[in-house]
Amino acid sequence: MKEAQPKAIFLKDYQAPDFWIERTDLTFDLFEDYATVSSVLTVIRNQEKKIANGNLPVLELVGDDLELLSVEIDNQPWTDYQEGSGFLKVTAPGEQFSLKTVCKIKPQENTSLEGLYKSNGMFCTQCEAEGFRKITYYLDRPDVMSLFTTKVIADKSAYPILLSNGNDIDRGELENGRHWVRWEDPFKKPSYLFALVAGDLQCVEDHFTTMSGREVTLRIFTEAHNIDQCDHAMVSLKKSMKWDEDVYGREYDLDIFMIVAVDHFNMGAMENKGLNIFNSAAVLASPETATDGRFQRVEAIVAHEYFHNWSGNRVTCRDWFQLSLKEGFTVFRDSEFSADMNSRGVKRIEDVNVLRTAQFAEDAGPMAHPIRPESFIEISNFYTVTIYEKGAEVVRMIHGILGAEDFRKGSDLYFDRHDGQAATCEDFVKAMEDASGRDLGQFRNWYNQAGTPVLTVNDEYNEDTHQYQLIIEQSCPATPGQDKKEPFHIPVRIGLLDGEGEDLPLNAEGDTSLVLDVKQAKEVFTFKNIEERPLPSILRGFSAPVRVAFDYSRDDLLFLMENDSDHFNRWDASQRLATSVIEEMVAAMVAGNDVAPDARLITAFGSVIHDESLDLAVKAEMLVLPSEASLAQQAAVVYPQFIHQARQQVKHAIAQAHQGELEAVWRSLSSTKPYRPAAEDIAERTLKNICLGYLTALDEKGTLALAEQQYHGATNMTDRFAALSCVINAGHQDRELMDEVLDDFLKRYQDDTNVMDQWLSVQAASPAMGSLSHVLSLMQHEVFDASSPNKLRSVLGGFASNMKQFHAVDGSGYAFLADQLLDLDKKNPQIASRLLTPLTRWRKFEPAAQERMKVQLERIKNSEGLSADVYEVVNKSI
Ligand code: B3K
Ligand code: ZN
Repeated sequence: MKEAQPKAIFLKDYQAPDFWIERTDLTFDLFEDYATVSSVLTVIRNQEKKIANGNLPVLELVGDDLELLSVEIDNQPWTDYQEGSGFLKVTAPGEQFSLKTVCKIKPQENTSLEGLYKSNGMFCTQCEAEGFRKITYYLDRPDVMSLFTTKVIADKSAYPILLSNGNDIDRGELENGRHWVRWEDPFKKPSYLFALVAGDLQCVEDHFTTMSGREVTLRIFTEAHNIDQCDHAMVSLKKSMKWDEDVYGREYDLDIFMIVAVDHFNMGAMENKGLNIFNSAAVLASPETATDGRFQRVEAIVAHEYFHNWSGNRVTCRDWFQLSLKEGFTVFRDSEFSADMNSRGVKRIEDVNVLRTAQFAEDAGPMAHPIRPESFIEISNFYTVTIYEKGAEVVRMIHGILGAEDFRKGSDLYFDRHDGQAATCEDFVKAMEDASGRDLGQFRNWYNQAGTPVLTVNDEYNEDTHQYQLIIEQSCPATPGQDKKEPFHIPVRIGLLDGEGEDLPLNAEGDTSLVLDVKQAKEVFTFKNIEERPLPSILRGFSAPVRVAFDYSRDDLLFLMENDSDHFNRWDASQRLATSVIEEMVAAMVAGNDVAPDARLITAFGSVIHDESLDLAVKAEMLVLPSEASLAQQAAVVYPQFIHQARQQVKHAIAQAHQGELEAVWRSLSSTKPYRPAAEDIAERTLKNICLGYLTALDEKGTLALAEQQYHGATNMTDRFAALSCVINAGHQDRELMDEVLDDFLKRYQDDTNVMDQWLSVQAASPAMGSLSHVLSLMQHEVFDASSPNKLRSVLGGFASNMKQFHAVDGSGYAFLADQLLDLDKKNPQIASRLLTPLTRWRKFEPAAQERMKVQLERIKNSEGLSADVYEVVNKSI
């Protein structure tokens, strides 16, 4: 018999639970081949729910893969229960009682990395969203908030460190070399915030004095060999704590804050109360082992998880449909933090790049969903760029509409009103409205409707009346289950440039940049006393997550690139120009022709290199061509091979035209000064390495020598890895040199698993090297570990991003990915489901590629025993 198909659950069906759990007292006895979990729950009926016919409801707990050893109620053995697949139904003896269950679990065999599992010999947990049910029977839902105590018992020599949430209140020794520690968390929390760690770990310790003068102990735990890579995370943590006090008035609430680094982890990190667990790649960093990108990622993720202490933990989510309540808000918070700590301009560009590349693609694909979804089959599939990044953009728009001061009043009200509660997105918007007096009625459509709105903008200038009009029409493409959309409230920041490139005053007050509140399907905005026909700069700072269609000529874009006072739009003009040139070349290739890149683009990039007035960080961003993924996202039909080819040609043409200047900049920025992850230094390294990227795109042996020189002379990982990557991706393929630097890199860093991830991914993603056979050999390499999500992401994710090799015309790349997924789905469904994403985008591709992708999707869909994760994605995709 076929197993029952996974079912969708709906937001509209939400009901409060029949019971609350006031206290949760847990005891973990950890052994090498199993663990027992004893759970004592103080259960009380939810008095707000009426009892039908005078019968008490049955207490229905959920559990996964548990072996139930015993059940007691009020300290007496209890037999009036029913255990079934995924549930334990207990007949309640009264309005309030204590329920004790003892379960046996096998953390050593848990490959899903959800619940309690082992990573490099240590025990650790991941409970969000529904992992706690793999630990014990429970009301595993975020609106059930409980006070937890946790006693952890284990062998003392193998697991000297025993951690859980809150404060360590008691400890002791047992016979047989075992020991125990009891932890108590004074704050109520849902089960998804529970955490436990047991291992042989070392820690670095520091302190933070909060705004009210309380001393908090900060500890970061890792395996001994990584202990010297924790300083940056510690500095980032202290900065985050201070920033949250300064900007949001939020103070940390426990006496201790701990971070533990683990190698096997499904995502970046987890905000468990007082005991954050991190993917080691998101916490460890030293100049020798981490690139600038990793330094910044560590800072951002440490901040993100710390900020969750308020936006997520003190105020949590009522149900998982509200996920963006904590994630969107917290991403907005960490993004502003990073902007304050580093270059605000660059941070905005990076965020928008992610949004436009990954989120717009999701919004245009089969898994499109609003930031508050209406239904899901498997919640793990909804930790998406839509919930996180678009969710953050929605909060950013509220911030823009209210202004910083009222937004702060709104967040204060939200935290005060809902402290200790499980809240909804509606509660958040309401607090913002109540505190500011602004009406966010229509704005709520951002929470209900999926899809990326398109603003089609036309303009008219009347030379007689000196009036200029912007005619803005909004529309939003249909998305699954939502054919028709109501108009959004879209804040559109604009400016108007005169013929000299100066901003024109837009109103009587003389403002040169204004936000237009676009609310209807079509609106006309009129500007008076405009002496000449201006050029509009639309959606400055990317004031809303929308696409703008305005008929800019290439000369208009060149003008904006040089003159726009809004640096974001200046960058955006460079990207639009490059995209339009590459698209033109791809179209020619499709028609069987060849076309050289528009010379204006090549000249414009040259001007950027020369422009002394540009901030180095912005200059670097402007010199980066749109990524292949972003070009694919914007293309009406994706021709992967041509996109790759056309982009390479443009890169080559820029390098050829400006070789001398590029080399001069590279030389002027090459330095051996001590590494600092500071914004100015990062900008210098980024620009230098972009120049090296251009130079090595030339099909000349000569420029490779520069990369080789930088590789060997590098004093930090940023420069060394950039040089390695240039050698691998160079226009002149020098196999010998490639092997030599790859071997050297392997020898230097083989003991650092996170560096090895980069070694793997640079090869898998390389058009020259990442052939299927090479990818298969990487998976046989001793540094590869099939149970590590980081390794799988590096190799399979790297390969799937490889336009040339993954999309090989014989379909072998697609078949390989499908094979890997089907195998992985039995072990780690979350990662399998994630890796499926590239195939779900099949509708965007040229017809022959579509067919080849579809064959593999059908094969996956028809496979027996799919996880709910993969089942949902594959069935929605085809
Ligand atoms: N809240 C966690 C994500 C959990 C994902 C579970 N599948 C990390 C974060 O967003 O901070
Ligand atoms: Zn988060």
